[in-house]
Amino acid sequence: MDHNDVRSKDIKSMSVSELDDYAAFLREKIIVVTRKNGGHLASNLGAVELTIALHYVFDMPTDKVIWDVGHQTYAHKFITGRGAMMEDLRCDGGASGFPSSKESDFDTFITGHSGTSLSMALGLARARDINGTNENIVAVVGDGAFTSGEIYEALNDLGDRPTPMIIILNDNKMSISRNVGAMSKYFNKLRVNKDFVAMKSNLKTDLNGLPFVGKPLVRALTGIKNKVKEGVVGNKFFERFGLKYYGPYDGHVISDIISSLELAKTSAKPVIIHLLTEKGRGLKDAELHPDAYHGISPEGESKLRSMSEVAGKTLCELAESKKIAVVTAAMTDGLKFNEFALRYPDLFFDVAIAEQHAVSFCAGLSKNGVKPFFGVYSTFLQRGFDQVLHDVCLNDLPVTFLIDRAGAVGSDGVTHQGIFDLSYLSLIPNLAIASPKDGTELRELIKFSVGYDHPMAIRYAKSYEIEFLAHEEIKLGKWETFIKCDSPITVLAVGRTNEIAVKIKNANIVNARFVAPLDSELLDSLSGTVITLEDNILHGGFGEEVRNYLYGKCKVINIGHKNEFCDIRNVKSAFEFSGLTCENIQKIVDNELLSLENSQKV
Ligand SMILES: Cc1ncc(C[n+]2csc(CCOP(=O)(O)OP(=O)(O)O)c2C)c(N)n1
Repeated sequence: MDHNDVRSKDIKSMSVSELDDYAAFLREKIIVVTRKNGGHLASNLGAVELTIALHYVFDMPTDKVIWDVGHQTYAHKFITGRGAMMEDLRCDGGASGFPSSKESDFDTFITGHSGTSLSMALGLARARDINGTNENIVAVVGDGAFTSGEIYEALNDLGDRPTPMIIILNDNKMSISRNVGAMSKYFNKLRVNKDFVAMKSNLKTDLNGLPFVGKPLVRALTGIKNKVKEGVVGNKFFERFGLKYYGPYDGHVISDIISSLELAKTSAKPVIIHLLTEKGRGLKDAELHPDAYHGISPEGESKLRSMSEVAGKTLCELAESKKIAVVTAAMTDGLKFNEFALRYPDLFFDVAIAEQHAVSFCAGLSKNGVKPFFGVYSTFLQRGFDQVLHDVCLNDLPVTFLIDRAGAVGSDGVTHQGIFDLSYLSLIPNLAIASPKDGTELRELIKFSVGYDHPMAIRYAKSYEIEFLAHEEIKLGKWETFIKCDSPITVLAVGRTNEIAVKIKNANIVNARFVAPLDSELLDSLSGTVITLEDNILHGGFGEEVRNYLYGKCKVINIGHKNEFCDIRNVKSAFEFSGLTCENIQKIVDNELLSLENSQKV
């Protein structure tokens, strides 16, 4: 059978050597498509055998598999009939880089954020029991995701009322960078379990002589279950949560994974299967540098100027003279904090995938006299909302949030859009919110925040194109007018929308570098028509605040993203869709000028 035509049901009748060949085929496909379109190469290469084994053992989509984060589902997408869509992976119209129940019934949830799988699986399992049905529920979760607090909330609940479900711990020792924390150390200890080594070699010998064709494989596996059971060792930690622990097993030996899953399927108790996998498996460079290959850009992608690099460098400069600390929740690479981490290890804290903890931790640092900078992607700060509000802002603590990947993010799509932060942060009293127009302004804002004794958020996109010539001194709540002309139209632009604004003719152009507090003096001086631009949803955003302020005084036109989940996977297209283009805004300005002229004539 042509490997391109293989579907979930076909896998069940394949022999072990056919499954291995198919794994090699999928690996090649993943490498080719990811090189072309970018994506999570290393994580996907590590999950190929696991994915095949899951489709062998379970009857999806009746049986439900929940992939934590979901960035490791490329093989699953090929197996579930999305080969053609995968050619356009992460592009508009192609397959999403994450599970999407809109794409396929085989994807249970739309996901992209870490640590949610166990809670979702437990909900599915308890609903199954209420419904009186008997589908299997499986959560696939990485050792990185196992640092998320929500995992322990789910385990705590599961332990209280054990509910049959299968957790697969996909342990490759890596988060995006090397995994950190006590749990990661604990998994390392389990890795050297001697039972695993014994089982692996026994299994290999036994399996070599067996006729692995289709269902006979299952019978053969039943025959060697006792061997598998050798790998089923007691584990006090997981037993306390009501779980049976199986493993650790080699996560690249399909037959081992299948037999452990078959065994878990028969368990009346919840089970955790510990699989040891290698991130980047099968591609030498990715095996050697799994962090660099976690997420790769498409070949030949143009390199824009990096805001993240400016942030990382500025923090290094500051550490020379100020008592600061830099905190990340497992995003050192993306935030470009690597240099800081190397030069100032005592001032650097990677707290693992724990955004809520990171925010409260910063509250503690600042209360005790150290100035914390929490670098975080806009989309991941969403889960720390209450900690920002309650722990930092209510206590009026001088924590600075460096909110990277704000606005439309491009190919990661709907799960990662950073288009909500201005709305949810603007709700919070006591929080200054700024958005720089370029790298120089980002540097100046970071430095400003050191002398500002209250909470402050600085939000910026991953990259920028224009380095502006003029940079007025930063003052709290003060905007910067960089084009002043004799026009009744004023454009107020936030962050990278200044790159559009600066090309608009016949209007005053203002860089609204603070979204909170607003520049009331400047707003009070305005008349005529005001146009606001923001790379955020309109609902609760900057424009709405301005409109409320100028109510009854000026005509206000707000331009930003619609209040909907935006799955546009290209920043330029997202901007076009929302009318954030020079052409559209110039048209609005020209029309406004015309109608003002006409009204004066009348
Ligand atoms: C809440 C949240 N914070 C950060 C991220 C960014 N992120 C994506 S994958 C990943 C590492 C996940 O590691 P692991 O679960 O072990 O999966 P692996 O890539 O190793 O297969 C991180 C930190 C995220 N998706 N969600």
